[in-house]
Amino acid sequence: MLGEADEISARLKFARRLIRDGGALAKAHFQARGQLAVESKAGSQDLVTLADRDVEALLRTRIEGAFPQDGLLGEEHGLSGADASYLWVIDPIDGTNCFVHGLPDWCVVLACIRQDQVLFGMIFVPCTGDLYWAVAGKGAYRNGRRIHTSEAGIENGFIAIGGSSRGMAGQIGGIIEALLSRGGSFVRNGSAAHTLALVAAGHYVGYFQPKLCAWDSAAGLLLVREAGGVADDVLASGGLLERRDVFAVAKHACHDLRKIVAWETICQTATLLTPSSSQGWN
Ligand code: LIP
Repeated sequence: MLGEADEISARLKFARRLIRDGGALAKAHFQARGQLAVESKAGSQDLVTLADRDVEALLRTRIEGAFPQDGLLGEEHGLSGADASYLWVIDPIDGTNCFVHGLPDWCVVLACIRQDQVLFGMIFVPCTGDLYWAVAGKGAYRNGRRIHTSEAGIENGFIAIGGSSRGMAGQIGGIIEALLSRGGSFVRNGSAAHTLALVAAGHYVGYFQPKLCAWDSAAGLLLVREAGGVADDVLASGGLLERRDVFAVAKHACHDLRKIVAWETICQTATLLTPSSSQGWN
């Protein structure tokens, strides 16, 4: 029987090959995307195609073959083996909207979890060929080179902000307004996992998006932490199966971004609690 370190390193080695194979299949679909039927799931921006389902099926089949005792949680095919010691969290294509519209910002995502702790996270971006990964306690890497979070502040670097119809529109608007009025700037990248990889590698200073799933964020949050940044734990207290706010940032910019996000959240919550004009308040 293998010790824990060997169990993890066997999975890590396997994941490195697997994620590239998943990426190759996804890229073949991307190149023929005109033939894919696009369906919407929970909303008009929440898209899925055969490519997402196909890539997840490939990843699951290969993991089941190599580690039959492990559990699986995937965006398209759900949860199996919830009580297993090792759980693989899969987003076959994160950034399906980008994928569908021919943009390169989509990626394949794998995280391996044990007792709500991410052991390693891996993000492969087929259009650039970049492979990001991090192992808990062992640093974050892109294509074999160590990566680090940005040294810029929120005034002179990019802050990535994401939102969807699930979040509070006023909160997102307020955060963007606060950033701009401080002389800062924001970007919206259509893949949460890719965004987190870019925070880890120092291209963006930080990132906030409300209500994301573990398959969008768990791998990337470990990358940011291992690259020297601050990243909230979305898996704490049953977060694996819930939507959680994603906050990740370079350490020195943490206080500033946290203040803006917290303030706008309070303001938006207060607005929602204020009785509407029909009750004579405005
Ligand atoms: C998407 C995210 C995106 C977010 C969407 C969605 P998908 O993941 O990465 O940033 O805004 O709500 O969750 O569906 O493309 O895997």
